[in-house]
Amino acid sequence: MTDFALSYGDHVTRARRDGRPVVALESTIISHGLPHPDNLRVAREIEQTVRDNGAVPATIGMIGGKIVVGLDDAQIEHLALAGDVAKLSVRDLAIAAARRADGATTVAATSAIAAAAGIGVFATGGLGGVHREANLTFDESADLTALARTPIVVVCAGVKSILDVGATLERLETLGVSVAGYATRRFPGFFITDGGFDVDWQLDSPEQVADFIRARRDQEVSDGALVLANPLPADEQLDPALHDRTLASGLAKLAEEGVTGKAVTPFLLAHFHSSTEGQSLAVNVRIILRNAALAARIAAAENAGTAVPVGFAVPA
Ligand code: PSU
Ligand code: MN
Repeated sequence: MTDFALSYGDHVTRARRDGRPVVALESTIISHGLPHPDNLRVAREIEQTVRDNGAVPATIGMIGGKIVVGLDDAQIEHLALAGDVAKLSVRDLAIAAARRADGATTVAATSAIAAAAGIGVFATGGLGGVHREANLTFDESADLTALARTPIVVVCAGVKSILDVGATLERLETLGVSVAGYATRRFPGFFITDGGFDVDWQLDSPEQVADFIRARRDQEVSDGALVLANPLPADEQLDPALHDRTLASGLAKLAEEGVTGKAVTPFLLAHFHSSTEGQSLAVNVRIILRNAALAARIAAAENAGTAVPVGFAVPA
């Protein structure tokens, strides 16, 4: 009989044994969010950035029906380059396991798995959220409801500007998800620095975010996530005029081709990457690497205040 319990990559098992900080990473951005073959290179760069900033990366995905916390390089390569990788939200995990599928996990699924594995910090690009015209389509990412019940810090550049940013912020409030800007009170729009909305709170350092984690744990009141919005510096964003044009043509093409459901986000991202001739891709990669670096520094700060399990030494 198959054991469907979470499995751990060797590097993650070692890190946990030694009490070292770990950062969770998702695999949907690799398999569905970035074009081949750049996606494999970027997946490796994300992991290296986490290491360079003092933490151990745990890229999460499903291989042959097993959830793996800490995919190895060959497994990452497989999810990046195989054509038939499923996009897995939380509700898909057990079905995909029953079918012994290979799958990439979204923000929703990655957060839930990371929290179940005892990992408190997760880096991604941008969250899913409320789609434009969701009043007609009901298309709202399961990322939002998953974060409402998952105690994790998600470092992201806000929500993709392809979504309804204001409606997404309203839903995060309703759902009880904590939201703070990193060194800013403006909520970013992923490719663009300023998504057009204020947030109520700002956190200014990895240590302050680590205190959020401790406070939530000590208070034992909320099990919700913190969305930590880390904007790109304005001089690194996608040109806002180019952004608006590309978004308009992408939304028109979406309607023309009748794309719906979980294909919407990958479709729009691919449209951006092809019609900006690599500009949006470069921006997307910058976003992810900056978030990975910050997440690693938060995990390290949180870990610095946590006793190492008795009997284990932290390697030099
Ligand atoms: N952000 C990106 N690229 C992506 C995604 C987010 O920069 O590919 C993925 C994440 O995995 C997120 C998912 O959880 O898109 C949301 O998909 P949907 O809108 O179908 O819930
Ligand atoms: Mn959707």
